[in-house]
Amino acid sequence: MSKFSDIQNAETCVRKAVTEVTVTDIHTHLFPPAHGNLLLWGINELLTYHYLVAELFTVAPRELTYKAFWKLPKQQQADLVWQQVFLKHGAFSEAARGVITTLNLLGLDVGNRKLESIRKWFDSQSVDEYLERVFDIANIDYAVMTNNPFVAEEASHWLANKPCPDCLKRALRIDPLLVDWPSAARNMSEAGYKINQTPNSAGLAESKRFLLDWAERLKPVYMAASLSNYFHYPSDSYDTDVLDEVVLPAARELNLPVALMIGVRKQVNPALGDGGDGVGVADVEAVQHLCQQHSDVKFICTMLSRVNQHELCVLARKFRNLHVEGCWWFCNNPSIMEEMTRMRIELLGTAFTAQHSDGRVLDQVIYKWAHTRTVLANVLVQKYRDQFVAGWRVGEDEIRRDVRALLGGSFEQFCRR
Ligand code: HDL
Ligand code: ZN
Repeated sequence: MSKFSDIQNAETCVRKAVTEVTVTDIHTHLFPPAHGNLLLWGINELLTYHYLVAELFTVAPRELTYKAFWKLPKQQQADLVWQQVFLKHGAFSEAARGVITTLNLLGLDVGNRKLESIRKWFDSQSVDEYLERVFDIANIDYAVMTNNPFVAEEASHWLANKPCPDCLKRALRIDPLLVDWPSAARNMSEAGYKINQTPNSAGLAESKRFLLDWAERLKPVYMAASLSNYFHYPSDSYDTDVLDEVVLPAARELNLPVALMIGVRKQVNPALGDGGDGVGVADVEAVQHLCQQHSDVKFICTMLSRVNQHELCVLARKFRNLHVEGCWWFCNNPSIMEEMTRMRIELLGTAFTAQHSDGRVLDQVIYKWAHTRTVLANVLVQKYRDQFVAGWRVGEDEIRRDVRALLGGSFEQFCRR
């Protein structure tokens, strides 16, 4: 295929490619529609996203207590967020702007600021068709969910063999095993596995059986855990035993990557619920040790603190069993995403995944990807310009190859390796 000899044409092609290339969303909190209320969608869920609930309390009058807020029906919680955050203060934050982008791309009129008509529109949607529509607008081929078999309600849907559309793939979420053994043990015991309150060797073997059984049931793309900023490996804590005896052997046996999301400072303000977690600088050496000591296991990693990004990126250059992905949660803001993506391209080329949506509410994937595509296009235009100045000429096929690599292609290649 021919190469662009004119940088302007190359840039137009880059912007078009970033807009058009299909995305694979490798980390979300979506569920199959058949799993009922677990799949969140619609205007009330959008407005009560935990990012926005946290923002509400940065501006709400003192009289609004956390307790009073949580007692309200969801629609009234949503009304409060709309009034206090959007109408009184504007849609500046990434989460607030995201609601506006989403509604706009769905073709709704946000200009008149009337929630009632927006609510009416959502009430007339049927979830299966709406899921297809959202994936169409966001241009996603499939999204990877977060499937936690330690949560009884989630497990019951899989045990009942409810249908799951092809556009939703599974990730086997295993946090309780690593961060809360007593609750994991309770869950596994209730499911008929012989587990003790302390992770002894029989219990570890039995919990590996639990994982293998769930992997068989879910056919996951990877196993995953979110870990605090205090996570170390190896360490004297039981999580090292669980990794060594359960998770890593299972990953080896199943040839499944282990995805680690590291750096949450858990429940800094529990009154905020899911919005109460903070961020802490984590120990990147823990990931280094995992990659060094288990070169036959593939690790996918994202870190929450901006401070950790450079060190993690350098580490990914050293280990072919490490894949860096996404600008997670507090890093999913245009300014931070731009600097992270720029740095990652400079250190890793396209051998990483630029973003995941982390969508908790179905509709959110629309804005998460629209905003990501804008940032990515700006970064890539600059990077192709730099290559052009250096004397390298690219063609449309190469540009599309690179964009796809950053939006899911590299991830799939890493999983296949
Ligand atoms: O653990 C995770 O997967 C996180 O993404 C949390 O669910 C968090 O609450 C979140 O939604 N962040 O975006
Ligand atoms: Zn998440």
